[in-house]
Amino acid sequence: MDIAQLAEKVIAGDRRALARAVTLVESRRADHRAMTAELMERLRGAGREAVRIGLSGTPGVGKSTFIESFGMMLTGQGLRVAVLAVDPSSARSGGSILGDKTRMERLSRDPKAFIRPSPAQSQLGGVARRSREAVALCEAAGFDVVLVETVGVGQSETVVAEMTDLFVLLLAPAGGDELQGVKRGIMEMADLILVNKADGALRETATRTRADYAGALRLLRKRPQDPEGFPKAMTVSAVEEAGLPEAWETMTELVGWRRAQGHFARNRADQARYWFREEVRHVLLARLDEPDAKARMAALADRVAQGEAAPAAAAQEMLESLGKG
Ligand SMILES: Nc1nc2c(ncn2[C@@H]2O[C@H](COP(=O)(O)OP(=O)(O)O)[C@@H](O)[C@H]2O)c(=O)[nH]1
Ligand SMILES: [Mg+2]
Repeated sequence: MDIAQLAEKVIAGDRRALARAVTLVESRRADHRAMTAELMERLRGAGREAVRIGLSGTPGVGKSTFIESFGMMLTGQGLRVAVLAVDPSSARSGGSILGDKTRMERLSRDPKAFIRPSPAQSQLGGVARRSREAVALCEAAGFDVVLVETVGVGQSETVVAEMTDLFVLLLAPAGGDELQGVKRGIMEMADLILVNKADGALRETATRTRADYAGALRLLRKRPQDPEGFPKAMTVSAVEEAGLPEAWETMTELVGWRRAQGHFARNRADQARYWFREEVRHVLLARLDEPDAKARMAALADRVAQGEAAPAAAAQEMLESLGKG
């Protein structure tokens, strides 16, 4: 595979090349990892910047329906929209998005949209690193908005927040006690809470739920990356396509402010730092898992156990051997 050519095609917005590039970054083969590194390095200077939006919510809250409606609204405004997923459980289900493609029928046919299910892998760390690279690929390919969906299962929100500029929490209308169901850590991550299903019989409950969450948000510690009035809570109806332009306006207002104040760039820089460290950690651990290393490890452990070497010295020897590998 010619990586230079692939990079050029991705930058030119060639969808098939983009799909191939995403497949490459999702691969776990060592030679593919090396090619991915070269590809990402070539795309780094593409000079494009999308708005990266993380979207989280428990199953059934309406994520797929929302992405379809919101995505169609954005493409209707002439914007190009990519949709990715981080779903650590996707090994079984085949990806949260893929399973739901029927709910995104219009968007998946829209030439201005690109939808990619989560790679089939059970480890959150692996899924996350690859998704992060897929986000960067979509950005380099000229997408204006990259939506990263995740099911609210705790840890996955944290990694999605590490690869996006904006974190949106989608909630369902609910009674007061259920407000407790949202973990404080997730609340603290949210830039925007959208209470979905504000239609029909649920409209009033949604309005009340919104007010409850707006109150809860006000009680949280003020963050430097927020202008006055943020984080916000709003109501939407994905089915009736209500409140979506307002939600987008709110997002662009926030991103605009963060850009002007330097928070946007600083956040991206911090994220780059984070993923660099993650990559180093991951590769080191992966090396420990190689058969040769495992054998050396076992042999050294035996020597330590028999008192023939001190643990620290044996560890040193082990790590030095990894460095040479
Ligand atoms: N009344 C109403 N129902 C909705 C809305 N959005 C989604 N739903 C319904 O909620 C259910 C779950 O939606 P889905 O998009 O699959 O949720 P996901 O699991 O978060 O992706 C489906 O039956 C949808 O039709 C909405 O805005 N209003
Ligand atoms: Mg869904």
